[in-house]
Amino acid sequence: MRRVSIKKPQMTDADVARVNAIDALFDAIDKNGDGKVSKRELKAALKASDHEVASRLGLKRVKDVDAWMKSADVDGDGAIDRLEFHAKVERVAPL
Ligand SMILES: [Ca+2]
Ligand SMILES: [Ca+2]
Repeated sequence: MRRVSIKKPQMTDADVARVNAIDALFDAIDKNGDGKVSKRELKAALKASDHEVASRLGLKRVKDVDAWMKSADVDGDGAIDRLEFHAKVERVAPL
């Protein structure tokens, strides 16, 4: 699987830990490993984890998934890739 490097020179250890945590969350949600989180995968992850994934994504209710996906999907392909995921999670729910 292709890894996207988003490490920046000025990152602290805490930054690296946060990026790694978001990466791990992405990998956990991307069940089929295609490097994108689909709406189906996101909903399944939310269901499976009760409220844990939701709170880490800044999602209050499962029905907010559509709006969350829409705002995170920068290139509009209907799925959230790793960079889009990082950008969105950093914005809504800094760990
Ligand atoms: Ca996927
Ligand atoms: Ca996208």
